[in-house]
Amino acid sequence: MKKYLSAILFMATLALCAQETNDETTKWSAGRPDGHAPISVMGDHMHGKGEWMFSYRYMHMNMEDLKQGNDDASFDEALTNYMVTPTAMPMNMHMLGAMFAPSDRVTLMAMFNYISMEMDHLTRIGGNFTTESSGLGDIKLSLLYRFFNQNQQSLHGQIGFSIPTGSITESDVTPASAPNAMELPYPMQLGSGTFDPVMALTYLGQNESVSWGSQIRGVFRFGKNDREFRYGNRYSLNNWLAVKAADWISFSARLEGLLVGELDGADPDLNPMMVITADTDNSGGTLINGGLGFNIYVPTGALKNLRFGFEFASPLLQDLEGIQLKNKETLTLGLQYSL
Ligand SMILES: [Cu+2]
Repeated sequence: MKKYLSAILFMATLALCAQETNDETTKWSAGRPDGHAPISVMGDHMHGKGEWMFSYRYMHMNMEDLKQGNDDASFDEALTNYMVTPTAMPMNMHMLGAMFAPSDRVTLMAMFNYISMEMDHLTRIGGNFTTESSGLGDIKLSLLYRFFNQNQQSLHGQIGFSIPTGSITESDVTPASAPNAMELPYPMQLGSGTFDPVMALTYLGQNESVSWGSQIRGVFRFGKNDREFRYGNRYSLNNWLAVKAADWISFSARLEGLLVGELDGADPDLNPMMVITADTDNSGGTLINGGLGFNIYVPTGALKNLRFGFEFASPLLQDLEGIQLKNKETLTLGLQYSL
């Protein structure tokens, strides 16, 4: 039965691809507020031949309190095995992106980001301290390839990689190291330290007033970086639905499943007994995230093709390996302009 189903699916896909038409009205269109996915989704759309797009995104991610597996954990539980526990970690990210389409089939994409993070701690003897790190993250380069665009549906693939421009040796002063600075644990580092291939597949569909999309994405990590570790692979499946309320505004809902692999190897300068974030057993997990947002689009006039997007996202479920900071809300705001 399964065999027949997949054969039918395969033939239907072929038939769909074969009847490629040039009629613009049957094509999936980006020229509407929900023509782009919720602002937190990357590589969701492509551009027409010769088109450029520049974007700026601001992302605020917050982590607070602890989780062990599926359950909440107290700071005292963490402090029975470690000298120090983090209590909160806010992170801000500024992202600059550029896209260019040399043809209708191919869009090139580059993304630069600047990250700043803080981590608040509690020690076994009741002291508090905060560490900070900030700087350029890993630069990401990608190519998007369109498989088809018709009947208001579209399918494209992404292939790319990140260049390890982000530091993995960020350090700061802690009560244990004062007056010297010591290397900060993994979550406070700015890059991965490895060249990471990225692959994604995005399906988009729309009708008069609603649009929807699905994206499966993998970030793959190989080898070891200069600090003798590599982060785990990352797989996500994103699904969204947006309602076009007017020519200039749409509202979206998004549901994401995320699998993060465990960190492999260990930085020899970090002591895993010191703090939970320096112990590689406390890395990786499975999350389900939900997001609500809106897109604003200027359909005519001097600012035509300017967009603003906003999304509020929060984990609905999180199952974390070992004991880790709990993921809280993520806010994403972005401006996009194509010409
Ligand atoms: Cu774009």
